[in-house]
Amino acid sequence: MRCPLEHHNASLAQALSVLARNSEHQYGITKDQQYYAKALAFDRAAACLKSLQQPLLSISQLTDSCPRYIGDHAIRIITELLNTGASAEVDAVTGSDLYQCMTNLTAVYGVGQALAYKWYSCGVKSVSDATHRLLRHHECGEGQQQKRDSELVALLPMGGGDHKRLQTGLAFHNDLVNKPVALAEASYFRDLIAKLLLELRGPGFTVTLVGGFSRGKSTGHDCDLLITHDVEGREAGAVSDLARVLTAAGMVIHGTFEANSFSPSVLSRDFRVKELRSTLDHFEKWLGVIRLSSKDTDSSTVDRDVESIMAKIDGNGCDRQGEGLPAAKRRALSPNYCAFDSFAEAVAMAGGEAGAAYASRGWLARRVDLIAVPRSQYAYALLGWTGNRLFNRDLRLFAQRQRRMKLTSHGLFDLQKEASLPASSEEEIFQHLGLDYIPPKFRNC
Ligand code: DGT
Ligand code: MG
Repeated sequence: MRCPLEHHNASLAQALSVLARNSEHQYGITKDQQYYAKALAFDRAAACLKSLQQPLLSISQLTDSCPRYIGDHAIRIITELLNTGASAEVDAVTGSDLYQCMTNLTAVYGVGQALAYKWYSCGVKSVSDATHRLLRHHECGEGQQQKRDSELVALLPMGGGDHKRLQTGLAFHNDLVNKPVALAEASYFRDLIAKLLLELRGPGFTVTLVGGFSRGKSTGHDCDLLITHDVEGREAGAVSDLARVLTAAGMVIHGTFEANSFSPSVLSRDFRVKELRSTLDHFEKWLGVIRLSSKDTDSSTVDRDVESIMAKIDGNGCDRQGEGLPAAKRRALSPNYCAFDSFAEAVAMAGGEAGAAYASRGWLARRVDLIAVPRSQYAYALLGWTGNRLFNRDLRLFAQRQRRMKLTSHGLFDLQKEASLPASSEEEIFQHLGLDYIPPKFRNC
């Protein structure tokens, strides 16, 4: 199925997406697998609509072109929309308090379905309401336990690290959700990272902008960068060094580092079906929120900006011999970092509860993902990180069910031949799967 970004059935697909997201919320709340399956079915039906080369006029156009993909429920909704121009079920969902709250709250970086529902159950109606309540809660202070009523305590997620991520997501919500990352900004950041790697570790690195931008989107919710090196193994440590350098340059608001957890069993028959559902992989990666200045959309300033970043590092004795950061510097800086101590400080940094006007602050908070990939796994990582999510899920299911192969962002394992199938390009992966190549611009399922 080829799904371009711009297609002929936007309003029908949007209606099905509403039902898919609603089922996803229900799955998050109840953990009932039937909602997971429903969400998938509505997303698949929406993808069929996106793949049509003309506007849908009758339901048979759809059932003829994608017979296996359209379920009865989706057919009922589409038929109603075609006949009357509206769907009572879709209207009821979009008008419901639960759907609106869950949609708004799960858009916050660091807030999952379970926490969003917990907040909703406590009467939290909006992101600004959550921010306000958390600020009040924090103002109570550690020593005034008795003042914390149970409702406010319930607002807090479990675990310390998640807590800082959530605080970042709430404090900088206006930047992260209402001001999408533009292609020019993402390209600037890619060039900055490429130049920093050259300075820190010498030549041989490739930095690729992946995710929605590589599928032709002009804006995105984040900037996803895959980093690899011509020599297998030389990519190791690149992401943690970059995180340290960005931190030393004062660009990081919050960042978490995940070490490489790849083992050969990932590329073997020994895998769980659960892994097929998950997009998680085992690469070294850094998930951060950085400040990007308003002028940082012009790649011609990258050389100068890298010089100024390196000057800050050089003050601490970086040798620039292609070895990355010197050991002393590496020890002094952590790739896990948070620029604020309290939620109130984070909100102040953002310019107040509503977030300062962009112009007066001069920078925006931006979500960035840096992923270090060994050259031998690069084609598979590129396929996985290009997405989109539904495309990945269906390609992996196709590999498993139709080809008896296990596809992940690390490789492809043929379960019958008991062998992994190396690939140096995405085209080769499609060949292994016996499929025609689908360019990224048609992976917007
Ligand atoms: P955006 O940023 O709103 O334009 O949307 P995307 O499509 O760039 O989505 P994003 O940034 O969440 O993720 C990029 C793609 O990478 C997405 O299709 C799924 C995949 N992906 C996301 N997180 C992970 C992960 O942890 N591991 C793997 N293998 N893939 C991931
Ligand atoms: Mg993205």
